[in-house]
Amino acid sequence: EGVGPQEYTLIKLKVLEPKPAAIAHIKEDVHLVAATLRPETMYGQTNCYLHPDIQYSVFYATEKEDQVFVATARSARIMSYQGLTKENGKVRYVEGLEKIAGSKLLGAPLSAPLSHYTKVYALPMFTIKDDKGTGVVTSVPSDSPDDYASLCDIKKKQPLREKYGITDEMVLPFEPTPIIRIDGLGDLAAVFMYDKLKIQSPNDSKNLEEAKKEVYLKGFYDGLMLVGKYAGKKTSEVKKAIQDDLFAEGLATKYVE
Ligand code: A2H
Repeated sequence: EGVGPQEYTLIKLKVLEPKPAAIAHIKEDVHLVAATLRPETMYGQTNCYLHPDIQYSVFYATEKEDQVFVATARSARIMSYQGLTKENGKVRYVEGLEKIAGSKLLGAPLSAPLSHYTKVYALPMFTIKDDKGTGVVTSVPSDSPDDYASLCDIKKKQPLREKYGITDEMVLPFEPTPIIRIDGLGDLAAVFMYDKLKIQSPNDSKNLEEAKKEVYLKGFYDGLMLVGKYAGKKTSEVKKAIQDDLFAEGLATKYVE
C-alpha cells in the first residue's frame, strides 16, 4: 500500500426505485460507484456500504453526462482526470448535491452486477476511510472479513438499523454466498476465519487483520471459482476476464489512484 498507483475496478450499483428522497428528482440513472480490487468476487455481493458521516458528491459522469455517480468529492476529481466526466479536470455536480451525507442515502435499493440477489441495499459501515477509493464499498461477506463483520453487526443491532432507517427486510434475508473455495478455509472463507478467531465486532481490528491476511492472500491467487461463467477456474486466472466482461456491459469502469 502507498507504493505506486493502485488500480481499482469501479463497480456501478444502480439505484432502483424508490430512490432516497434527496436524489428522487434526478432523471438520469444514478449509480453508487464502489472501488474494488476483487472484481471476481462480485457474484457474492449482498449489500453496499456507505459511511453515514462521510460527505459524498452526486455528479454527472460520462462524455454525454447521461449518468450520475455518487462518490467522494476527492475521487470525483480524480475521475475527472481519467476521462470519466465530460470535461477533463472538471466535475459538474447535480444542483445542490455537491455534498450529501451518506446517511441520507442509506436504505437505497440497488442493482449489484453479478450478484445472485436481484436487489440489495445501501447499509452503514463505520470503518470506511474517506481518503481511499470512492468511499463506497461493495460488500462481499463470503470473502471479506470486514464486510462480514459489519453485516453481522447490523443484523445484531436493531437500534442501529432503526437509527438509519434500515428495515429488517434490507438486512436479515441476506446471507454470504459461497462463490470461491479456498483450501483449508472452505467455501465461505471470511465466515470461517471470523468464527475461528471469535470476532465479535467490526472494530476488532487485531483479529480482523489476522483473518484478512489468511483469506486475502489465498483467495487472491488460489481461490477456486464455484459460480458463474468461469466456475472451476482459479481466481487469479479469471480476474481480468471478469473485469473485462463488466467493462463491456457498462457495469464497471477502471479507476487509478
Ligand atoms: B475489496 P486497499 Cl471480497 N475504506 O472489494 C475501507 N475499505 C475500502 C475502501 C475505503 N474507502 N475502499 C475500498 N475498500 C475495500 C471486495 C473485497 C476487497 C474482497 C476481498 C478483499 C478486498 C469486497 N469488499 O480488499 O487498501 C474494498 O474491498 C482487500 C484489501 O486499496 C477494496 O477491495 O488495498 C479494498 O478495500 C481496497 O483496499
